[in-house]
Amino acid sequence: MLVSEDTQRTLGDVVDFAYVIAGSEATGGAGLQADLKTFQELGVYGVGTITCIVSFDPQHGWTHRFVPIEPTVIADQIEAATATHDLDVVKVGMLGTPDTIDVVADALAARSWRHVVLDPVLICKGQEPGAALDTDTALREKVLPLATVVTPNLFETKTLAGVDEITTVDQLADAARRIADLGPRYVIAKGGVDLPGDDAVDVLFDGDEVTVLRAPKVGTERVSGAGCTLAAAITAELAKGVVVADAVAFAKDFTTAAIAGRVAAHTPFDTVWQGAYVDQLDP
Ligand code: PXL
Repeated sequence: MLVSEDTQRTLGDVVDFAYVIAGSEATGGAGLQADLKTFQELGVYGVGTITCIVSFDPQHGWTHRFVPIEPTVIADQIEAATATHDLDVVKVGMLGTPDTIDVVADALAARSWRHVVLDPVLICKGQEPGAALDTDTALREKVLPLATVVTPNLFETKTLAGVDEITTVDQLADAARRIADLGPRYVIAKGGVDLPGDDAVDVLFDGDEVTVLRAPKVGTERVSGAGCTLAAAITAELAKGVVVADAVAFAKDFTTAAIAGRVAAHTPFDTVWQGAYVDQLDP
């Protein structure tokens, strides 16, 4: 059935747009798939650019098989997406190689953004350790300064802040302050299941004050897609015009529900379910 002119939406009208530049994760649990599901769940129109393809290998312990997308193809996708829609809030997920980082950093720098939310995915198993180090350095030097919001997990927080150990909330907050010195205005350092204690603690440093967000830990195992979903939910809320502190607080609730409502799979880990938040509101 054709949509009548009365109900047809026009560009930029009513719907807010959120953009993501990230890797595909073939099981559907993490990466671009998790990002776009989160955008849809939160009522924003999602647009995605693929940087690489990760296909877990069920025959070899679910290790990551990693294939980068040609830099020119990434540039083409960004051109198509940004020419089609007025995108001003973008999430950046897994990039994977220094060449990918170059092309994405150039594209980000070529236009102005209201927000660039960076989920600094540093290591993907299955990559050469040498290549991973180059990738970490390029991410830190070229993309981090363009980010307005960055969401490192505990490992990424230690790496980016250059500290060996974080076992307390105070240390997590200090590390967040150090990462803010590298460029981003807002740092959300995530303690997750790895920070000792009964709560999953995240700290938000806004360049001035530290806010501590807590939720009781849901189990002790990592759930795939949680980090992607948190950053995507922040991005969706920012796209709607919500201020950063409120976007982060909502994203934490949304992700905690997605972890609690997780989906079991044949992988040795479960994956988040973005539909759990509304299910919980209206069971
Ligand atoms: O959850 C981190 C992550 C992000 N992006 C892609 C991934 C993963 C983890 O597997 O594959 C594409």
